Formats: sequence, structure tokens, C-alpha cells
Amino acid sequence: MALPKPIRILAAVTICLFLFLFVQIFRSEPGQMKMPESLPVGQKYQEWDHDPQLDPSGEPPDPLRRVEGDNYAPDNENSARINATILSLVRNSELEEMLQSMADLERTWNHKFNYPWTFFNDVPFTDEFKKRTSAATKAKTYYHQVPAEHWDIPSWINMDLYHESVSLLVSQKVQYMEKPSYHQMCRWNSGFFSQHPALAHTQYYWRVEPNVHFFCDVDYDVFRWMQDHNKTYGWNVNIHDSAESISTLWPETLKFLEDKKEYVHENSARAWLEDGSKRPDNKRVAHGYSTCHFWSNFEIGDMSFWRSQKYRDYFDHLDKSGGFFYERWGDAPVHSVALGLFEDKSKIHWFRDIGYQHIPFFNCPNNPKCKGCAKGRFTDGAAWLEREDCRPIWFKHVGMD
Ligand SMILES: Nc1nc2c(ncn2[C@@H]2O[C@H](COP(=O)(O)OP(=O)(O)OP(=O)(O)O)[C@@H](O)[C@H]2O)c(=O)[nH]1
Ligand SMILES: [Mg+2]
Repeated sequence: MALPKPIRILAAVTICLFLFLFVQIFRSEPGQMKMPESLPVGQKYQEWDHDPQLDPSGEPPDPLRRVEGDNYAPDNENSARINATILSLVRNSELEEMLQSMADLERTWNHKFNYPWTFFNDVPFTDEFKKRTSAATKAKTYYHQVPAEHWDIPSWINMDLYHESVSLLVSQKVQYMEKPSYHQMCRWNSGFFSQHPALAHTQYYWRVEPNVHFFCDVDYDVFRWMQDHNKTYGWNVNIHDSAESISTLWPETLKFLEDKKEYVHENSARAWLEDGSKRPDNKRVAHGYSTCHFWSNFEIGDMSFWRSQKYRDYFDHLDKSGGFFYERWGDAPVHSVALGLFEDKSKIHWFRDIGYQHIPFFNCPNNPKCKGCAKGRFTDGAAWLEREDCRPIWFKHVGMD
């Protein structure tokens, strides 16, 4: 028996709606590491005809402060060192991986300059951790616990909402979403490391994670270079983020800016933050943010920026919104959005000469001072990871300084 016409129309509309929703679900790209079906293996999502790190390069411009006599000796009370530290948040269980990172950075740079290492942990460091890391350097080593008020999940987080959000974003394959400590770590690196009382008198820091590699001899005082050249922040890997992990970060930022328009620097890198030309899908899911960010497992920075009124207001706003827990905002996009809006872009520096790897990405220059990495290699992971490279967007809007 034929169905009445209105029922047939209703059925047709329902089927169309179902097909539309089905297509929408499969168009979105959940998760950070999902293989895009449209990218032939080996194809590079790049705007240049070769990676700029294939071009010969050397040290950044003078002045460069070097070792002369005992001016950087570890026990020199009047050394040329400035107010700076190498800094690492690390777990006791990552001791071997930390020693690997230390060996690389000591070999390539710090055995010459002897800047102190400062380690942070949410629980006390073991004696073994302290003993073996302090034996891995001639420089001073310091060990501090993060105060509970900087680490614990804050009182305003609704734990029911948090658990619901975890289920939702885990289903969208957001990496580490289900690990509370990962959210706590991202929040600490975003807003609290610069506020630790032990760093009250420290201005510059170099962030180092366990299990990273440094490949190139660096023969100048990097912290002094930042100071002499009036730089706020140095990066060396610049990539897109998992858009699902930060889908409301940009809307929340725009809400903040409604009252604080004057915080945006007149020479900001905002165009980099909003240029979705390489990953339009990311910009769509992140509601207007390209997701380009400095990969913050490597950072050389001036903590005055993280302590400035602008940044404290911004961080507090983000923190109160709950996005460190209801989504999985990383310290890398949070730092990058703040730098891209509030800082003069000429104060942000690409350390192209510091050869580096944190799996799965590299920064490897064509420079005779480097050993152990392939010049111009961006990743040794799957070919599709090439599309995560955001340097072309940075170079387009800011340049290569
Ligand atoms: N003490 C402590 N350190 C942590 C904790 N979670 C992360 N960290 C440290 O924070 C930094 C970032 O954490 P990772 O697990 O490396 O995060 P990631 O780089 O996004 O992830 P990977 O790609 O797995 O390296 C590392 O230096 C970790 O050692 C934690 O719960 N306690
Ligand atoms: Mg890591």
C-alpha cells in the first residue's frame, strides 16, 4: 500500500537530514594524529619549494657573549651569567629521560656557561633523582615542590561537567584528555611556573623536558643574547594544534578582549593567530584561531611577560572559564595566543641555530656545528605530519628573525 504523500515527504526530509549529519561527522577531523585521507604519502603541505633549514645558516647577530677565561666558571662569584635558569617540571619516574636531555644540553651548551638547573615536581623529588641529576652538571641544581594551590584542580571546576567533557573529547580522540594530571600540568605551565616563590628573583628561563635532544654546539650565552637584543620569547618548533582540544579558547579570548582592547600590541602577530590558510579545518573547529602555536616543550623566555598585568589578567580569565579542564587547553596555545596578541612581534625570536627534537618534530639547521640530525628535517613521523608545520605562516606574517 502506498504511503500518503505528507508521510513520504517527511521520510525524504528525514533521510536527507540524516545523510547531511553523517557527512558532517566524517568531515570533521577528531584528534591530533588522525591520518587525513586526502593526503598522498610524501606530499608536503608547504608553501615553500624547500625547507629554509636546508639553507646554510649560522649564529644570530652580534653582540654574542662568549666564554673568556673563567667568566662562566661554575664557582665564579662574579661570573658573566645573568639572572636565569634552565627549568624543568618532571616526575621522579622520568629520571633516565631527564638525564638524557641534560646530557645533550650540557654537551652542546651548558658545560660552557654553567647556568643552574631548577627542577619542579608536584611531589617531593627522591634522593636518587637529586643525586643523579646534580651529578650530570657542574652547575648548581635546585629542587622544588609545586604548592598545592598551584597544582590542585581549582574549587570552581564542576567535576560532573569535567567528567562529561572528558567522555565527549575522548570520543573525539583528544590525546591525554582523560589524564587529570595532564590538565594540571598544562595549567601550571600556562600560569604558575613564573609565580613559584623560588623563581621570584629569576628573569629568564629555558624550559627543558625529559627525553628531548639537542644537536648543535651553541657557543654564546643564549640568555644574555635575549637581554642584549631585547627579546621576550624564543621558539624553535611552530605547529598547528589539535583543534578539538581548544575549540573555545579563541572565543573566550575574544570575550576577554571586549574589555581589554588596549592590551593588544600595535605591532602584534595577531595575523599569524588568525591565518587559517594552511589548515582551514582547524580554524573552523577552533572558531577563528589557526591553532598555530610555539611548541612550548622548548621555550627560552623572559618571565616578566608571564608576570605582567596583561598576562595575569588574561590567564585569570581563562582559568576561571574552566577550559583547562572542560577542554584540554595546552600551555603552548595559551602562551602563543598571549604572545601573539600582547607582545611586539619583533621581540619573538626563532632560534633556528638550536638543533632540537621532541618526538615527533625537529628543528635542524644546515650548520657545521650540528651533529646527529638531518638538516631541514621537520619530522621523522608519518608523512602527513608535515602539514602540522606552521612556520610558513609565521614567516609570512613576521619573518625569520
Ligand atoms: N612532576 C610532574 N611532571 C609532569 C606531570 N605531567 C607532566 N609532567 C611534565 O610536564 C612536561 C610535559 O609533559 P609531557 O607528558 O611530556 O607532555 P607532552 O610533551 O605533551 O607529551 P609527550 O608527547 O608524551 O611528551 C614534561 O616535562 C613532564 O615531565 C606530573 O603529573 N607531574
Ligand atoms: Mg613531552
